[in-house]
Amino acid sequence: MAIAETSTAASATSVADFGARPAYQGEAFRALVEWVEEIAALTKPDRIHWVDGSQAENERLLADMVEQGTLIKLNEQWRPNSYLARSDAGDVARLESRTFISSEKEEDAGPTNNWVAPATMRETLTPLFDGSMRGRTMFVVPFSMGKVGGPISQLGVQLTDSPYAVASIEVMTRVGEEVTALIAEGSPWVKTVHSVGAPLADGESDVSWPSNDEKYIVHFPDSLEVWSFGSGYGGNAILAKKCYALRIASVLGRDQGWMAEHMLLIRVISPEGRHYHVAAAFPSACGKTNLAMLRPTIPGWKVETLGDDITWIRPGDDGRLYAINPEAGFFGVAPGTGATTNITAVETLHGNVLFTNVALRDNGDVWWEGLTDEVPEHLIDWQGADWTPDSGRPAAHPNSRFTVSAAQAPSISADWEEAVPLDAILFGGRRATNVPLVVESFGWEHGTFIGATISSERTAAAEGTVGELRRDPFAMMPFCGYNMADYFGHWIEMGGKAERLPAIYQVNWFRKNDDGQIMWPGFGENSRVIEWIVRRLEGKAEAVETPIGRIPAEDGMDLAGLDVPDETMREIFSIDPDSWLAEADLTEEFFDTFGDRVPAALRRELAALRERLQTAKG
Ligand code: GTP
Ligand code: SPV
Ligand code: MN
Repeated sequence: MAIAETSTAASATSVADFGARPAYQGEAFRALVEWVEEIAALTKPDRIHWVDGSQAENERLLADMVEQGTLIKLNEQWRPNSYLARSDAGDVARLESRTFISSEKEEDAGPTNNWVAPATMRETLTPLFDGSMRGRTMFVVPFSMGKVGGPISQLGVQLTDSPYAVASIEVMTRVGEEVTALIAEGSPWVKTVHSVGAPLADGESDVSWPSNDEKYIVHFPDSLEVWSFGSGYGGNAILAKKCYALRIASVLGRDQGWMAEHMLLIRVISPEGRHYHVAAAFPSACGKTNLAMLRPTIPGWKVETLGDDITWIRPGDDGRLYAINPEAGFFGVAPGTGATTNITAVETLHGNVLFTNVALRDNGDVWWEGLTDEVPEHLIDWQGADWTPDSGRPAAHPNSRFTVSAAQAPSISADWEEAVPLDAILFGGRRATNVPLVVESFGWEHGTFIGATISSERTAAAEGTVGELRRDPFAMMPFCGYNMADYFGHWIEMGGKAERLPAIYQVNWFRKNDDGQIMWPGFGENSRVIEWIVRRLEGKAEAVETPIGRIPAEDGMDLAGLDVPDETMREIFSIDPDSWLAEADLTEEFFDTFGDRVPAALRRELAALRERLQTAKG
């Protein structure tokens, strides 16, 4: 189908056509237009802007936001084509307490999700969205998760009154006319609606970060819709990300035989030049971006980045599981990202970045805790206030983020948009105690059990008490769009859909000694763990069996040149049967919250674990 003359990139700069509706014919496009009109009739925006994804359009949106005060343009000399946004102090992270799965049946949402019946939820949402876009522009943003037209890709449209969200979606997904063209041809797509919930009365001037104290992030898995109200931040506003690519996609995956996971995706290249593809699920702010951009400290090894947050997995024709990163950018945690921890990220951020809630330097560049060893003498903090090293508060918000195109990472694979066969899956989290540096599972069902029993200390990526230990199975607790026990069952079932399954490992970079210090140096040194895993896949590394899985044999892991005493290494790998038995009791309690929906295979794994631990105790 031809794209209308008036909506090509070349003419999008002309004032009259800016944001004009593309002129497709046919039923599929009419359905999109009707939905846009229906939402506009409800939300009553002043204008509707159809986003074409052109560079000219993007530049104008950014310039408008600078003029409006939403964005601060950074100094071109230090950070070309980059911007800083400061959010409202009440809108700084995902809100799990305000996130809902409105499935028809309560048991389909399960005990780990907030559930409200769809009809009741719509009664709540309709008045909130009624007139919520008054005084604003409603943007129509067609996006593709995965490359446009790719075999594993999925389409969606976000309607939003936040230009900041539009600019973010343009980095995080593929936005533009090619997507609208596919929708007009009849490709299926998902409806997502977003309003910051801050209508403007006639002549009322806007604030720099409009939002609403009342917030709702709602998923309707039965009709495949997302409705988000009141927040402009991250996963609350970039609906393609957690809402679609994880919560809605997990439902699609359950129904269609594939998987949507909170995983990074990398290619590990051995000194012999062999390629291995590894996906890893860690909870929010637990090191996915870091591992995705790993620069090995051991000679001869190389890691290429494919994705840092979300992985979609499908069985291929050859009996293997294939994975893609559905996103096109990184929405990464800024604090803790520096030359020694993640030099690749620092290089990726050289320009073309949208920063949110980091600190502003006096020279017009940005700063955050951990970017440099020396702390600037003066900054403007994330809330716009003067800051000095003795202010006694962080200059950047702990969940401050960068939004940057994936293609810009120096570590990105040349073929990063293609599906890759998975060799290994890692599960991790922040565990001060109990969990060794690396453990190899006995197989798919045991690996699924490990994923289902992941706990991690809370981070600033969502509301709640930082540091508190909580269950986060598969790092998907906040992101599973259906009953988590059914999701466990789906994992078990997927094990039967491939002949050559990836090996599953548990890792923990965060184990602490009695003084409360993290024992493992982490970051680039994590390559030693990756090396051991790859050598295991090749049948070349030694392991010893323990009750919880296989760990490296003494001298099984390459520790050459590493400054960690043997004593500490032993502590990092120590397994205390009593603490593990206590954890097994907690796991049973956790499983019991799902009643009889927990798959029998996982109950069997729990019983077998207890038996092995008892035997080890003697
Ligand atoms: P989301 O984007 O929220 O899903 O999280 P993520 O898992 O991508 O988080 P990210 O990689 O940005 O993690 C950020 C935090 O983890 C920073 O505070 C890092 O310093 C810390 N971190 C990452 N890798 C390591 C490691 O190997 N060791 C230690 N001690 N900390 C790490
Ligand atoms: C996470 O919290 O896991 C994130 C950030 O990746 S957000 O997109 O805000 O959910
Ligand atoms: Mn994440």
